[in-house]
Amino acid sequence: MVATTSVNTLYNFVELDITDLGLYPDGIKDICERKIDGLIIHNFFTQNEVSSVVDKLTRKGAFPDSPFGDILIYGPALYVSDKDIAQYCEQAAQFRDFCSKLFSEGREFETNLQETLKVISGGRPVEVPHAPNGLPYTPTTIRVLEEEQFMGWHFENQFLHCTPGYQHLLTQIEHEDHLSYFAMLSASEVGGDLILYDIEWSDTEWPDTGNSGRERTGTVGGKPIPSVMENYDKMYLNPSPGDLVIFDGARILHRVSAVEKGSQRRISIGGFLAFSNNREKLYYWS
Ligand SMILES: O=C(O)CCC(=O)C(=O)O
Ligand SMILES: [Fe+2]
Repeated sequence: MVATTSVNTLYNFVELDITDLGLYPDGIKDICERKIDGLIIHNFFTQNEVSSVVDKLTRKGAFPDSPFGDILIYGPALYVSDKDIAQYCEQAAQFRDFCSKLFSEGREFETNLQETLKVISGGRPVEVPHAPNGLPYTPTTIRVLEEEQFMGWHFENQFLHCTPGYQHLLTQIEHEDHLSYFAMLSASEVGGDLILYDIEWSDTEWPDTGNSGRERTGTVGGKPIPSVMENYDKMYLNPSPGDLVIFDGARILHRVSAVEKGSQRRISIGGFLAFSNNREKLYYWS
């Protein structure tokens, strides 16, 4: 029996069931070192667990004065935080409470994430970082895309290297690579694909490192990224509810395409992963 499948079109993703994850005890390191580009892990959550969460996410429309515009995001995101992350940490505490109620019917999100990551962390402890004030970062955020909504192009490295909220985290983690993770809670029938492009962070130029990550001022070969990106090869991923995807989002240009009109909304829960200094721990945050 073949336990895992290698999805090798543009990038090399390994697709497997959560029960086979033990085959990749160094999965995170393998992605950081480009042995593979990502993992698609089926049955991270069961269909029952996913449904009970989605049934509770009934809010329509973004929160008032949201930094994410019209997009409904639950939980604070470090990439839109100020350099002083005290407020981000307060919001993280509130979101943790919300999240534990949300997942109360099945396994708790953070526990499931930690246990899963422990299998592929090379034996390292898996933890959320703590701010200088001693408070924890948020483990994750929930992203809802209604019909015609999308997530614009980006590299996670934009946030690491070009936004003020990441300054403390930069002292805690290895800078070479950090990864994206997300679990699908609800998939749209048409659209809402994760699209990866054949453009890497090292191919791009970032003229200033203040807020240019958020403002997306990057160029490739001197040309603005959005003016040329559609000429490059692409790879489409459309994970199913319950899947966990981990990939090299820091180095690979990606976006999420618009949810087509008439399709159900796309809901994902996710964040980022990186080794601590000297690779002693694996950190997750959002
Ligand atoms: O689907 C999501 O929640 C986020 C996609 C993405 O940009 C990422 O995982 O880095
Ligand atoms: Fe991303």
